[in-house]
Amino acid sequence: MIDKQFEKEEFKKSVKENVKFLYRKTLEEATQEQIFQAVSYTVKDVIIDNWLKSQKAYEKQDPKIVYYMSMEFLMGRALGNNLINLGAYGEVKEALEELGLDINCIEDQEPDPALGNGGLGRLAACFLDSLATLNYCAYGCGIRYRYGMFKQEIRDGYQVEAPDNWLKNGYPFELRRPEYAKEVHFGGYVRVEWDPVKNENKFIHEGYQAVKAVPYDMPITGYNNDVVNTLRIWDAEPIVDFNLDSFDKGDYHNAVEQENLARTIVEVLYPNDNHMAGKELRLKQQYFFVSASLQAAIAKYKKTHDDITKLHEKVVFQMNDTHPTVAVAELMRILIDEEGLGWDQAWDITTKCCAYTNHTIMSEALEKWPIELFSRLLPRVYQIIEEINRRFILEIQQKYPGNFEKVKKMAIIYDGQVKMAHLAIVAGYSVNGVARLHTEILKNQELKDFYEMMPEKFNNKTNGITQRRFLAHGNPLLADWVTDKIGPDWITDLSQLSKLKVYADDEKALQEFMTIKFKNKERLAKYILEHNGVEVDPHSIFDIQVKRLHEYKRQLLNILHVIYLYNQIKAHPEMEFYPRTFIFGAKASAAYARAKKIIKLINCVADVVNNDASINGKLKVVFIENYRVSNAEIIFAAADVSEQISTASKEASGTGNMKFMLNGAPTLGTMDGANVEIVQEVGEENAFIFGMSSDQIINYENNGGYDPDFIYNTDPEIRQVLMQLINGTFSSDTEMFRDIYNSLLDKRNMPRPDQYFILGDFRSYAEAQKRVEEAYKDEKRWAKMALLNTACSGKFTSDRTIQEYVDDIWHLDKVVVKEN
Ligand code: GLG
Repeated sequence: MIDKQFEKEEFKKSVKENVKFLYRKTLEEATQEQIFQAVSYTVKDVIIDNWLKSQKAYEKQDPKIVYYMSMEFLMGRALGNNLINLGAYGEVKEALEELGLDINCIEDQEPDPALGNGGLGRLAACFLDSLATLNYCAYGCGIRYRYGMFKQEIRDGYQVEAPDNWLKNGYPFELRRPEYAKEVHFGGYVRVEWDPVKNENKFIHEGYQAVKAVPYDMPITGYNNDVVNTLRIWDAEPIVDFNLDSFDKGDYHNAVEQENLARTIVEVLYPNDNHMAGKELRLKQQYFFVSASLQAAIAKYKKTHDDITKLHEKVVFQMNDTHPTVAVAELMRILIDEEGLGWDQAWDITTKCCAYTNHTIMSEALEKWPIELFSRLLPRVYQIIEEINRRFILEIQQKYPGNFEKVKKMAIIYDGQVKMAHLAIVAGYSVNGVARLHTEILKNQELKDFYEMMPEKFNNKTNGITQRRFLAHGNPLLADWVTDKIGPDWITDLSQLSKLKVYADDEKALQEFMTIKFKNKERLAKYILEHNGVEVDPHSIFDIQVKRLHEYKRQLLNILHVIYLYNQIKAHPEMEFYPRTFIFGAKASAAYARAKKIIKLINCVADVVNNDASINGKLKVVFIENYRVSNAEIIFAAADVSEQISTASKEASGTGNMKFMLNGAPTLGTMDGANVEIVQEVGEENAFIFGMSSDQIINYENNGGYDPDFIYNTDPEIRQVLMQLINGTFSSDTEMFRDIYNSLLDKRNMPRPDQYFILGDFRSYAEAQKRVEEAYKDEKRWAKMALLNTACSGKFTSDRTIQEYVDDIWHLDKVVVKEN
């Protein structure tokens, strides 16, 4: 069903008008970028009407609202996604064609709003899509970074970071809302005053610096239901304009400082995935958006409700990792200092309103702030955390009398640090992991003590992804084929995909499926040629690993195996070998030297392998520059093999694994994160599983006994590969990859050499890769496997995940916006 506004003739007229009004140009004179803006404004017009309608419906129905608090929202481009959700993609595509325009080129003009690093930020974006589609009232709360995730350029094989100025031309899908601005305070001190009326102390925060938080709203459209929710991201502005006025008042210094604070606070996203750098500015960012979001949420609640003690009936704050967990203390502050409640009442409300999602067990990702920094920056909030801690320690002592180990391990403030995860667990009413295995590890290892003390809080919510972006938009050929076979219901009910199972032995269907895959491989090959200047053969196996560069994700294992294959082909030119293209895409955090070296290694290996005529093009290695949401959609659609090879126990869930599966690529992976559940859905025979289990890994970690040196000394093929890192095979500078070599073998490495068990899993990985080749050679068997991966991926929709959050944690009410 198409909205009337997208009647073709009217649409074309509106685009022409917009070009005229915005740029004083005719369509013929306008640039593609200007046309993109014009088209977006036309689409936004429709969205605005639905946005207003949703607002009205919410006002009338007064549903409970979830505020999804996240430092990151990796939205990706909005135009195409909005058109899909409005059910207007086809119409608009045709209308543009009639104007002589290609919708893909227009979409390509949109900057990729990359206000996130990787999985955690993209998950938040998928969740917003599902919340709107499932008719729930939700706000995303975050930061409007002026610069998002950096743009990656590869120069001479090295990653070079360039700023991502996504707001350069103005972003058509945002709306500035100055009327909802809030003040946020930093620094200063707390003065205590006796309140004789209430007979208690009052705490007054003074001498602070203030920043004005100004929200920008982005519409989040639901699929074909007229629902438009809001992603509210905050910009920072100085409270008073820095002008001569303040100079006259002798306030010059303060005016400069406030101006600086406002300018720096939202300047840039920290490009760290699964890693905490501990920078003061980061804590400022966290408090900034958390305080503004809570103030806005409470103001909104109070507009239509007068009993603040019932806040939890209408509001829930979901904290996406520990990044926004200062929220629990800020909520206490607002309830006590501004709403005038007593501690117990405020605590009761807070602990019914806040819930926490854990996304990782990587210790370097756990946020801990030095007391000195924290209390200086947020003196009143720190005071409140001290009191929460004091009371919690009393509880521990009551439950475990005399057990000081427990206090030491569980206290929120200990050893000069504020532990944000502990704060979140103590104050939150729900603590969830993001895949079954991950949640079990939390309960039995990382958060064992907390689980023992408060088991009722712990639960699992296996991640998911939105099929609207990663199938309907990203893979239109397959999307149409699926609709052709089983109807369109999969778009909002992905479990329908299981109906495709009947085609698993249908030769015609399998052929169609593989023809689509081939066309998608051609599309990717074209992209690679245009963007990387490398020619790849779409007949070869596309083996793809795209994700952030991190040692635990083991891109190193992948590239070492490529070297191993290269050696094999060189040593046995007559050997039968199915042509393979190994495709990588990954950004390394700007300060993560070893990760950047691994990128350089991949590119050096690519140089040698791709230019060695003696191997007859049997092997190709490609590093796709600037991997991001927009090219991800093309990449997933074209994959034959999905590389999910993290050290077992380290990847909390993964979500790329689900996007590959949905697009018909079997998983080559370890039993880690959500891979475990993927294998359960699709069957072990339709995946390629290898490597040590998480139990084995954890056992080695706790008890020692892992010896990469032994492997090096007893496996000559592995030794050869490692020697090639330092003997000039891939770089004339033999020191170039010394650090990587040492990371695997040097006993001085902490906590141990080869921390991520690359050598330990190498043989098993190589053997699994062999199985991939065998399976691929059997065309029919492969086609069946690929199809079954799509058919069994229904569980991994974020619609399912969100419904579980709603049922078990949030308890939201469904809203109706579209009248039937
Ligand atoms: C984390 C984890 C991923 C997880 C994602 C979303 O590392 O395994 O899939 O969050 O829960 N920091 C992340 O990206």
